[in-house]
Amino acid sequence: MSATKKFMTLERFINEQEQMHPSATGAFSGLLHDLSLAAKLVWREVSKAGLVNILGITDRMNVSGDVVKKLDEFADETVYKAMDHGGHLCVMASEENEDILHIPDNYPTGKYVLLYDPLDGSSNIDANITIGSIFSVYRRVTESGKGTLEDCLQPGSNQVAAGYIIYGSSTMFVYSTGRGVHGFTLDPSVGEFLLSHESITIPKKGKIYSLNEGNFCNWDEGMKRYVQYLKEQDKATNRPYSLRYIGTMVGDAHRTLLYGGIFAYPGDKKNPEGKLRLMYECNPMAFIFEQAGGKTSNGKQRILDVQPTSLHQHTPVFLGSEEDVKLCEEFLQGKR
Ligand code: P6P
Repeated sequence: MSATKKFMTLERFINEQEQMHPSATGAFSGLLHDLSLAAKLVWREVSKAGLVNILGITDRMNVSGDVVKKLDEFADETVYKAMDHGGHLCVMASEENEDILHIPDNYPTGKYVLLYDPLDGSSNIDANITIGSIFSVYRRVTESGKGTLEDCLQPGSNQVAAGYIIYGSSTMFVYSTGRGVHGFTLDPSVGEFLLSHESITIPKKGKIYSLNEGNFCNWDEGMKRYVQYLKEQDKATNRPYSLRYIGTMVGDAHRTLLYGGIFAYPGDKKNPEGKLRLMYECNPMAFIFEQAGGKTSNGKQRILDVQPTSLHQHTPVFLGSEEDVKLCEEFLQGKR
């Protein structure tokens, strides 16, 4: 028999991980199982988006001022409805909703908190470019009853799980519960996520940089000098780097995680805090990258150490290979 990868479904993997924790009640596993179902329900619509004419612009604007497309709304409602009755959560918060999302009164509440970006990169939907969903799980900090804003506004270092679903050439569920990063590829013929990338580890150094150079003129000097440095010819330091940018964080981050290098959305003169959201995009991705041996920063400190003050606050973000993010910080802090 040829050596083949073990046939491991996401469901079995979650259950086997739970067995490593004798005190586990099964609530955390139940939450992850529910998230896996939500991912399949969103995938089902995303995969036929161009066929059932659910594309198009609604008149609804989300709190960040982006025009919300119908698929955004569907994904947002789908995740909420898949997660609201499992009894594992005391509160949720979505990038598409200004306020926290309570668990309906007729459903039981649990000890976890879910924050999610239901459909990241939605401006790319009509062009059939990779999009994704992102999630973060925390333990509640309040004692009991309905979850509160305090339960949602925790530093990323408090996450007990984080991950994303990438709807690309294939659909993958990538997540970590603090024991490494693992990727599962959806086999549509059986409707199962199968283990395809066990223990993902990011290279210590890459040669790809991923950012929107269209903002170059608004960057501060250190950022400009860093990107210029990456473009100079120097074989000894593997330069010039290549630029790869999809314009969907999940896609650009996933490629950076697997191939190495750096993904960045810096602050600039127009938006000092950058464009990406701390709670819904940067904290979950930072958890994943650090679990894979990478490094994260807001230019000054570790993303996961930032104490949030509002649900939809933005942050400059630098994610990637340890050596690449370290070098970028040296330029940003005027040390190079
Ligand atoms: P820009 C998508 O709209 C998003 O929120 C992220 O997924 C992505 O990384 C970023 O914005 C792209 O922004 O300004 O380069 O188009």
